[in-house]
Amino acid sequence: MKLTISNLLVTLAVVSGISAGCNNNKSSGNRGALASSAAEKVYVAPGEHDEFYAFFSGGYSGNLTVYGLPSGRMFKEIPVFSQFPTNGYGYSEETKAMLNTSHGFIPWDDLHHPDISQTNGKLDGRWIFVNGNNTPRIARIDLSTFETEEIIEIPNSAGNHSSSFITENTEYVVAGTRFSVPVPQQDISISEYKGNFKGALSFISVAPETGKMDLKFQIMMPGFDYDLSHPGRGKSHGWFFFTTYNTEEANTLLEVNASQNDKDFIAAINWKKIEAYVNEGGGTKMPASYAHNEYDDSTHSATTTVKKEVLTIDPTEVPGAVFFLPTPKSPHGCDVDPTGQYIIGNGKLSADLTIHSFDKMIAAIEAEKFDGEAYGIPILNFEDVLAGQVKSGGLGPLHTEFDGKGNAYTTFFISSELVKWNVETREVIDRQPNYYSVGHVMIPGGNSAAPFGKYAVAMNKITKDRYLPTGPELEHSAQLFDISGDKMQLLLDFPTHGEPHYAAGIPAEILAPRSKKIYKLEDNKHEFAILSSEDSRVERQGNEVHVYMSMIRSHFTPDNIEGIKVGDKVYFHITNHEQDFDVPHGFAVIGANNAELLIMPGQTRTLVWEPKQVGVWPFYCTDFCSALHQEMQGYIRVSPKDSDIRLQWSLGE
Ligand code: K7E
Ligand code: CUA
Repeated sequence: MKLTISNLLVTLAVVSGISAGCNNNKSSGNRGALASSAAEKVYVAPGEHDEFYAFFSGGYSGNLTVYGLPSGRMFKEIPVFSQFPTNGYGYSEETKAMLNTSHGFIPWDDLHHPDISQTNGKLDGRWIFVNGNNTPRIARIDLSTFETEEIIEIPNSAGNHSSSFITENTEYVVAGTRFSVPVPQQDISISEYKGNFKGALSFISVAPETGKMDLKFQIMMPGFDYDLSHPGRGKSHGWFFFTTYNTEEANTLLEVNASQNDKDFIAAINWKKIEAYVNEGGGTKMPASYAHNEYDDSTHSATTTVKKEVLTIDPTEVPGAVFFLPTPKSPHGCDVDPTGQYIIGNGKLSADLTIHSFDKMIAAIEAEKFDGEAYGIPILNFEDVLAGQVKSGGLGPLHTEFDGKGNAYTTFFISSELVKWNVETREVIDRQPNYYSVGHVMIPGGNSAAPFGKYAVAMNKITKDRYLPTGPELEHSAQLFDISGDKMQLLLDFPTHGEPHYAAGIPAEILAPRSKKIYKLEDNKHEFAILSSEDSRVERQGNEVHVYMSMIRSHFTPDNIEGIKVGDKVYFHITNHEQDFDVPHGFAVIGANNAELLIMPGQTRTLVWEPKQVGVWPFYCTDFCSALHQEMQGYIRVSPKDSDIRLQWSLGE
């Protein structure tokens, strides 16, 4: 069948109709003996630990969730781009700055692709990077504290989707724009899109010791949509590959108008060449305004710096740095195998997978065999760079991962299956259905030179009947496969939170020993910390009141406060004096229009409270911390605006 857009859309409708109609036809392949072998494989006995950590993007939750594999147990949700009432992230005075952008305080985003830092192409487990799509940002999470430590906004970008993938020594984390925009932004007619809008590909350097990010340069590409990306590795280290769609440069009805070209491109970027050009003073500095938010572990506080300049690169001014590889057809995933030889373009409107050869690409570039150009960027011949195709029979390929044993695993959204194939021979070895409509797949270490090919997790877009119904809105569903044998075996379904796109997995033995247990009180450099409860006090500065409070099982110091007035702005600066693992305390006060605080041992957090009503108001610890947790409470007296009640505080008097 020749795949035209219209018959593809019909096929899509039919296939999704079938899957919607499958509700009573559960995958019942794993019953009896088989089911018990699957159960054994995912059973992690009480008190025992999982073999892998898996970090799932939360999509529109804005956060990252942490699971164990093979059990599918969820350990934690790490707030990144969204305010998080569970621990006060984005509500506390210390963490609000993490969510600053050039558009102001933006307490939400759409998080798609986590990627773990690497050294020499291997996961090192120091940091995990994630992207915010909507208000373009890249975040770095420290994997000893599992806290977001840094967020950098990406200017000249929109729909920051081909992000956040890292190079094999974590030299750069890369962010590519999905939506091209006017650069600089300006008030022009949307119909002037073609030829005028630009697609920025941003390279953010990562400091080797601290992980600190800096937007080193942006390549100003033609106005296509840059969908996904992956770094070269091994022999192709120094290159980065981005899929494009909408090479038609349509600005309306893209489902039709951006599906006209038989082939779009994979953009191959020789970033080492551009880096050398930049280091020699190349590029054009352009005014910009973007936020760089950094969290300091010793002050327990975040600060924002607004950056005012970005270095832009015109790719036509760096000969030999940027090429286009024709790739059918509106490709989505852009995946590079562990050897760095093969670049796989998953044409989502195609039935076949396209595998490009890095060696052939280099040979074609050296021979200067070009098939025209686009905006001055040379286009290589499809046949010259093609290693081969996987004739899959599947429909709608999206993403590919690798097991490090020469096999690739590609998800097919429309035909809803995971297909295993041999990278060298491109023969299909196995295929397993997914319930339903799989997006990404994750193999721990998948984006590295050394994947851990034991499990694959399919992240499905549609849940339907897989769990007990929960009304119209369902969580998404992941499926765990054992991929250690020739055939994949479905082991487990488990729900995921938000909409996971990609995930990143890593052996627990790399990460668990790094995990921090407490913050040392003596290292606490927070300006409002008190290291001894003797220093607890309340200070008034005009209508601002600062409460220096400590907490330890099972009381606050002080727990009685008087002399507050309606119209005051009360800052509770609270230090948790515990120095034992897993003894957080919480803090909540009636009528606060933010959230509670959940404060870790040795940490200081601040909650602002603006009392509106006269009275005696309680506050309490929100985390059940000891047998006397319910006694961990206090009162704050609020008097009329003009009252002359003296400011006083006490404990046990
Ligand atoms: Cu959902 Cu990687 Cu954003 Cu494909 S993307 S599924
Ligand atoms: Cu402290 Cu409950």
